Amino acid sequence: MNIQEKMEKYLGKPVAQAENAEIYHALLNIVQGMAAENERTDSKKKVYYISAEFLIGKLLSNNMINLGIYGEVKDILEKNGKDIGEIEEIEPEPSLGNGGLGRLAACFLDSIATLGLAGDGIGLNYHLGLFKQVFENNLQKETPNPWIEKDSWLKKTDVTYPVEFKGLKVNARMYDVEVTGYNNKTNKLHLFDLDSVDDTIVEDGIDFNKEDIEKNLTLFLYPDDSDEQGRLLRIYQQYFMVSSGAQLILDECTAKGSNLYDLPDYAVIQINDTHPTMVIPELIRLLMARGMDMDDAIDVVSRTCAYTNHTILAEALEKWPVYYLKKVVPQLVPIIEVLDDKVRRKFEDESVAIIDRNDTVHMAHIDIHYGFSVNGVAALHTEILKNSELNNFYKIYPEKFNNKTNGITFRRWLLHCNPRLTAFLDETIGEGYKKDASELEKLLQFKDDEKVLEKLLDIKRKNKEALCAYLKETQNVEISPDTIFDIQVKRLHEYKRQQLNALYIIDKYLEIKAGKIPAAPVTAIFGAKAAPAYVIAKDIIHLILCLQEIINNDPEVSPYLKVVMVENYNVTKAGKLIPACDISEQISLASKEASGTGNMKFMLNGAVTLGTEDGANVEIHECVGDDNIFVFGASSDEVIEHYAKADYVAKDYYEDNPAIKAAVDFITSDEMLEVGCEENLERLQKELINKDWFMTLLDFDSYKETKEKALEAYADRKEWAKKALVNIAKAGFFSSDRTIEEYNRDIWHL
Ligand code: 26V
Repeated sequence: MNIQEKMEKYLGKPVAQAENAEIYHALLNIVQGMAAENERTDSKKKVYYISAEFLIGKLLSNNMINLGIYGEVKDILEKNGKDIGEIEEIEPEPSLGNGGLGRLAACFLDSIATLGLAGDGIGLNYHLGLFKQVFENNLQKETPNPWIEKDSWLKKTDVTYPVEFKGLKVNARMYDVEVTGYNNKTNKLHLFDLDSVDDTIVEDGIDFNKEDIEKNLTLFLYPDDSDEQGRLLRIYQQYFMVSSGAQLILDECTAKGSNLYDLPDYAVIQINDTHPTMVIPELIRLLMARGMDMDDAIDVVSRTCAYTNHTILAEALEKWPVYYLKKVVPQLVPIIEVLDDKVRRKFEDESVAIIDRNDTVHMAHIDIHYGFSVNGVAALHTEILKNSELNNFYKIYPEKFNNKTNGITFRRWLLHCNPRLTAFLDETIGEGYKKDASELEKLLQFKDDEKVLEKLLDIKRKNKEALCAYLKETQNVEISPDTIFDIQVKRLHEYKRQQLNALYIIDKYLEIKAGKIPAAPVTAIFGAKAAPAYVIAKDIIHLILCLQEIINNDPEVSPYLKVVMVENYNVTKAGKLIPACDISEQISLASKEASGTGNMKFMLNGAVTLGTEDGANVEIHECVGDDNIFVFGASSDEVIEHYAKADYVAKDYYEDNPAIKAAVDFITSDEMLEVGCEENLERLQKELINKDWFMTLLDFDSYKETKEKALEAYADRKEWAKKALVNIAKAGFFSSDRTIEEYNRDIWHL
């Protein structure tokens, strides 16, 4: 049966007569069948990628591309008067992640399957995921994002595991999502859930009773941790995930013949940040329950687990008071105490202890002592871990530390999101780059080919037009493809410095008002969610939304400058924004962004980076060379020194620099107060003047100067097209296939 016949059999009618929703379900069913037929037969050793987040995004088109039927289905639909884009709209987007860390996990699963490696994901099946963002009165409001439908990619299994908390015993049920490899086998993402979870306990917005664990355990991703109940719930979630995951791993390995002493020959567990850290004491506990003595159990587990660090921000490194653990998982506490005791007997250095003097457990320290590998996610990040943040550990275990620069899957971030560029690459350099990303370099031979450069400009133009239409339809904003699309999309965090971009926009607005007309019109596009309890982040969103209202409605300014804040930025929207970007804003304070992966997606789609020497920007810079990136700002060494000496004083910059003063003052101007809330705007302004922990004002001049250079360079269309071409050609290194090959070569040994 061909695909059209399969579709019509499922539909019971011709495709032309079916509704979009019916077609979606037919395709879901067919794709699931094909994915299941392709299932990998288990090999002896397998990697378990355990993560609290898997930001998989919509799966239909992605899976059809990987199964090699996307083109055929698109043609069938077209012939029957249907549009694949409209079918895609039907699928709800699961929001099982916050941002980069969760999306990385999803890219990794794609690459593991594509490379034909045996590797499954282990995570949680959050019913409502991350909140959906809506804007009201220029403020962010949070609402639930229900995504699970009767027919979805989730397959309920019969596999259940008992999980015991203090005073509460539950049964975890495993759901599976097929992970299709590109022209290869299917792996699995195992998501654990609790049958008793009850979506109806959600009250106003995203509030719910945090104490009713049986009803709320897998309701939301990282519920609000601004209070103790929220933090305890997070521990419940983490333990639920690792205990079921550990039981699954031991079951699978024993079924394949492991006697458990040889567990490292059967399993490697990659711990994605510290959220799954309790898998270490839990595995030790389970091995002891199966008769192993404690020292052997510790040894086996230490040779099975590997840890990836994704941030150096102190406030993001998880630390749990022992008393929290005693309240939720008392069975782990004596094990963690033994792990701490062994460390203390070996090393005098208090800073490497697991339980500190305040009776707080440092989760990362468990991973480093009792895992065999510690990796950072970009070269600079790993160097900072080794030389400063984790230096005391590096001195003890230099052999454990290694770098694995992040990557992205080109299937989603090129083949699916940018079909125009994909088709052009196919014609120009052949299709080999789809399996071997380094082949993108073949494009370099066309660097001076006028036709190729023209074509690249034309593709970008068409992608910008498509984005204009999308934003008009979804948000009723009107922007022009004749302007420069300058895009900053990522989670809202002070260290990512959306506020620096906003201050630049204010500066530009004031210049235009004063009669200084810019040479090229710019559309500044933002997309960002702020954590519900992160007050200043929400104030920055408020600032941007107020600027959008003022600037877009000012006829003197809006021909030259517009601001768009995209509502509810998610994977789907990323796929529409990234191919349309001219300038990619990657402006974190140097040393703070571990890697970034958006930077790679933009580069691959022919945007030019405007960025600091931070995270993977450093490696992008090395790949494309000085002429094809705009770099600004203090270096990570300078920043680290400022922190060490505590000598950065924001107020000095505010007082001594008239442009900075004018822009910061504008935040509470009459114009702003007319559209915004005084409380929020004043708080943000005070924060910038008196604190500015992420040194926005320090980099303002350098940012402005470099951004002006980038905007000027854009005018020479041919030269700009060359920059775009070099960025695309050099993006091969940032394929997650390369990253996963390195994980396998250095850590997993599958
Ligand atoms: C977590 C938290 C939680 C508490 C409040 C503040 C805060 C700030 C940052 C984080 C980040 C957690 C880890 C994370 O998402 N890291 C991201 O991982 C990406 C994939 O490796 C990487 O590209 C990003 O640079 C990094 O921020």
